Amino acid sequence: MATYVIGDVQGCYPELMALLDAIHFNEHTDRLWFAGDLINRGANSLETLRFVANLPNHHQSVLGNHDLYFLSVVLGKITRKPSDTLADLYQAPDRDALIEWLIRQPLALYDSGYNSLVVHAGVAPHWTRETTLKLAQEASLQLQSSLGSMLLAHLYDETPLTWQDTLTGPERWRCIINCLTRQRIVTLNAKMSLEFKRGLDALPKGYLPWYQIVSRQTASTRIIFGHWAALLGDVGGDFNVVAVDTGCAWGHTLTAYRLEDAMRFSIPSQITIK
Ligand SMILES: [Mn+2]
Repeated sequence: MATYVIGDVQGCYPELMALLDAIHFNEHTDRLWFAGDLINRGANSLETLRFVANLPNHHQSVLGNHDLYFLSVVLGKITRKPSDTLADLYQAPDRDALIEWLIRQPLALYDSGYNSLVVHAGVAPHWTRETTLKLAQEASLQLQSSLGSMLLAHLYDETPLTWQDTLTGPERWRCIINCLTRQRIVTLNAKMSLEFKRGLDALPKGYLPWYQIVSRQTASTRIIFGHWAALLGDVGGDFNVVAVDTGCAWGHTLTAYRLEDAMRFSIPSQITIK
């Protein structure tokens, strides 16, 4: 049995099938953990979500910001962005079952044997591994509760941008979710930017990638994350983190990372970006 962490598929279904062929994936003996953003931007979100949701239960995805966007439209009733590529998903006959599966996916996954944590975007510097898992679980339970729709309706209020243990209620859960699913860079005081998307050569003054904060309490745990396509899998040094979003939806590659031996497998995107 092998565990593969697969980077942001974003509706790139043919590439996902090609990648699973390349790793000789066996759905009974292997385990897939997706780093989130299964859907949106690419052309085949419905096929992608349907495929992953119908795998046996030991395959899971962490939630990414695009997955949460879809849930915010269908459950939180936020206005749909005209630029999303989810039209067939909104209309799908099995939509409700797919929503039900998606909202039950966690915000963090952890393998104790390989001391490896999977999140979509990042963690707050002062969270330990145990705190990260506890807070992820707390926010997931809120999303799945009767308050979930209200929380999804207000995910884009964005504040607070800095985690504090004293946060309570919707602000607390929103901050947990934004840390785990949207951040790329933070100040030395751990204030997140939710806007910056560019590469390491374009960091704004006063900001560092979340994983480069020296005091980060998760430094001894291998963290595998997606979300930051501009890195193209290169985190710029030895930080005990692995970037698996290699920009398939942007015309680059789709990547799987094998926990057991740290091997990477990549398939070229079939998308041509003009
Ligand atoms: Mn993302």
